[in-house]
Amino acid sequence: MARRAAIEIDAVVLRRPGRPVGVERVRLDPPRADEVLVRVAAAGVCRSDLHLVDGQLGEGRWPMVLGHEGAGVVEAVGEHVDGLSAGDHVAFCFVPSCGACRPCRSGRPTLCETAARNSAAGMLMDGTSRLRARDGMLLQHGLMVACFAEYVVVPAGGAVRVPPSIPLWEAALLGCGVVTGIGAVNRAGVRVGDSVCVVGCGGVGLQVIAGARLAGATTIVAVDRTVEKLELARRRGATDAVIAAERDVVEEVRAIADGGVDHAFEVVGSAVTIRQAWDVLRPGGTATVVGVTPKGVDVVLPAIDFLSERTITGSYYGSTDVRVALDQIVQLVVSGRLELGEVVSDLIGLDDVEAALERLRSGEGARSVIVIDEGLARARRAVEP
Ligand code: PAD
Ligand code: ZN
Repeated sequence: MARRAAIEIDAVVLRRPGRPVGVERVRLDPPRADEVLVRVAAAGVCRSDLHLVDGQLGEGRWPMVLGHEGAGVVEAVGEHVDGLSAGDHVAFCFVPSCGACRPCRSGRPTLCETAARNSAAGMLMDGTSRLRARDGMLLQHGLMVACFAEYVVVPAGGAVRVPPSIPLWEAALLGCGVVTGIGAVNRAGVRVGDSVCVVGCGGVGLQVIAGARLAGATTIVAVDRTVEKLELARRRGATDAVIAAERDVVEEVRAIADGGVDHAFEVVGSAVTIRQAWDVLRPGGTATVVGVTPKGVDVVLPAIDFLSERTITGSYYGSTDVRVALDQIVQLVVSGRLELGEVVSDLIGLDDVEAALERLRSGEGARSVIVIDEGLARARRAVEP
């Protein structure tokens, strides 16, 4: 049964771009039909949150409770919710597909039109919000999740059950970084023996590398601006590393990969790195853009290159049925073939989100995970010395 009363919770609110984000007491209404109330254990800070905070994804996306990558424990379910009950451990999924629109019916649920429309408006699947500031102002749900908060109300399709054996501070990474990174590798069709280049080895790029290793790629060239990320990249399966400072990245990657790679993944979000992902391809190769660029950015490609039958495409949220993909990924985790926690550089509190965003801006550290409930998350926040 749904809880009847609204609750007051701590949540990280983006009031408007250009201002630091901060924790506020906000009101969360109970779940309606087809929705669930989840107590949040932990949440990852992704560069897509930074894009929202910096106002790069368009006008009108504030005030908003931030956060789209996280995990927690179901507290209550609304009417008509099957398959989830109080006490279940869940990871959040930020595209709960409607199942009825054309992309959903044609097997492309991450392109769900209903989810895209409501997510851009900061609303849940029925077009409304459960969140209000203390002054009564309506707050948007960040990417339909809003998990930089003690509790969330999400559509039932936005909460995917995970086994309690996976600590929730690690499970928090599943619903964005992991499913996006590994899904992009599947979408690209990386095969045993392929060569791969990953430009950008942050929270998501490190998952692309893990996916490429699992798919059997034999050459995996990691490109990043920082040595720290390249070390992590090697730990996750990169065979070669190229530092992106002042050197000709394209030439170096092509030299390592015997003329060019079969697959390149752009996991930064800039025109320059998208162009690099194109330029490192061998004839017939495919570049997959995962990075989100600010609205209005164009990419220029030499048209003569199309004669060499190269392909460039994008991958949104793993281009897959996220529920099925998460089941498969969980098997990899449980069997010890996919490590989750090693990409986490900082365990922080809700008060530290602005500092974590600043680390993403400067390229410092890898994933920051907000430990919202230490007991549930099975992790302790690092205490500042
Ligand atoms: P991140 O900041 O953790 O990682 C970006 C990495 O790129 C960092 O390690 C940087 O050092 C590195 N970098 C920056 N500039 C360069 C450069 N010129 N050359 C090489 N490396 C560079 O971000 P993230 O991993 O959380 O997210 C990466 C992108 O993916 C970002 O744009 C985010 O919005 C996007 C994303 N897309 C989806 C999707 O569905 N397509 C999902 C989640 C995130
Ligand atoms: Zn994300």
